[in-house]
Amino acid sequence: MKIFQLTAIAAAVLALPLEEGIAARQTPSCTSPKLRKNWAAATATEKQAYIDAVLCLPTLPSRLNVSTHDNLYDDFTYIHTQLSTPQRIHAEPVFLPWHRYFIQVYEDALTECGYTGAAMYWDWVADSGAPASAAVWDPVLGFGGNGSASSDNSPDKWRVVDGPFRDLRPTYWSTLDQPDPHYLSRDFFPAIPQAGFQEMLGWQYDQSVMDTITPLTTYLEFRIQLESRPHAVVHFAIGGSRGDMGPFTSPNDPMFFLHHTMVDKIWWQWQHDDFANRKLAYEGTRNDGLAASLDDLMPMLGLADDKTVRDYMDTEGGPLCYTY
Ligand SMILES: *[C@@H]1O[C@H](CO)[C@@H](O)[C@H](O)[C@H]1NC(C)=O
Ligand SMILES: *[C@@H]1O[C@H](CO)[C@@H](O)[C@H](O)[C@H]1NC(C)=O
Ligand SMILES: [Cu+2]
Repeated sequence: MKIFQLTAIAAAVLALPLEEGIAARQTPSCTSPKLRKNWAAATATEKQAYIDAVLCLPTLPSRLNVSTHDNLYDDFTYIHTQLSTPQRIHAEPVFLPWHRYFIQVYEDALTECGYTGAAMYWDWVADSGAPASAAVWDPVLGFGGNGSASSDNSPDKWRVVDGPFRDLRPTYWSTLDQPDPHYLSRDFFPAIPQAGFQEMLGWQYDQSVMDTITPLTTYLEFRIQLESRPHAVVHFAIGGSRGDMGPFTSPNDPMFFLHHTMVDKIWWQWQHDDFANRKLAYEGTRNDGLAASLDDLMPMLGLADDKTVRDYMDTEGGPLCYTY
């Protein structure tokens, strides 16, 4: 009897951590997902709260141990640039989940700054007919607009002279080798009527382009087309050669996160078009030549913990809890 009891207790004790472990992994903790909104559809109060939180990031301490900057705003640019030289987060399968994770780390940082909403996106497909007039560039409740040659910025950078971010001073430009503090810059690709080029290359990310990408059925093809076409074109359309959105230091421009949240939304929609088959659809060859795996760790270099791709495939499970 005693032996039986002891055995039963021992078995119960042994079973406990195991079951707790399974429960921790399986419990759906995401009961009320945050809704990520289109900037153009957000209220003035929501927009102002978002802008205020972005402006607070340079006042928070860096989480990295580098001598060239000391604030959280520059951390995002630093990490993104460091992981792009050599390339570990673009032009390979991890592009989509890594940027999904990066946006979440950014949203969490905005939350530290008192923001209670979710990340927001710029719907550049909807605005592709007149991208330069989009609500996101509003000088009051937006990100300011195109840059212009300015005597108080280096000549190779066109300063954004309107909007709430006109006094931002990102530390890096294009490289981490040498700090290059400058005002936030943009270089909207101009219209070239003779060539039939509309402003900001809008025809390269309009609905007809998306209609050639979203029907693709493999993650391999879908990721390549989404990354190399509209994602890349929008970076260039905003950043050109004299703006922050061009080089790998692009998280300097707060618009980076609205652009990438749109990219994430397109991936999310693609996953949800056939969620049973696409929730964990992930494949391709990594830049180091190995086959990509859901167990690959996504590096965050101290800005946040490294996490597996698998943890970031479902936006309403694991560490994520949002929807569109
Ligand atoms: C930060 O960097 C300095 C200089 O390289 C080093 O001495 C120090 O140990 C580092 N601290 C941490 C917490 O890594
Ligand atoms: C952006 O500003 C630059 C510099 O003033 C100008 O050359 C370019 O045409 C502008 N782009 C658009 C789309 O207005
Ligand atoms: Cu990137």
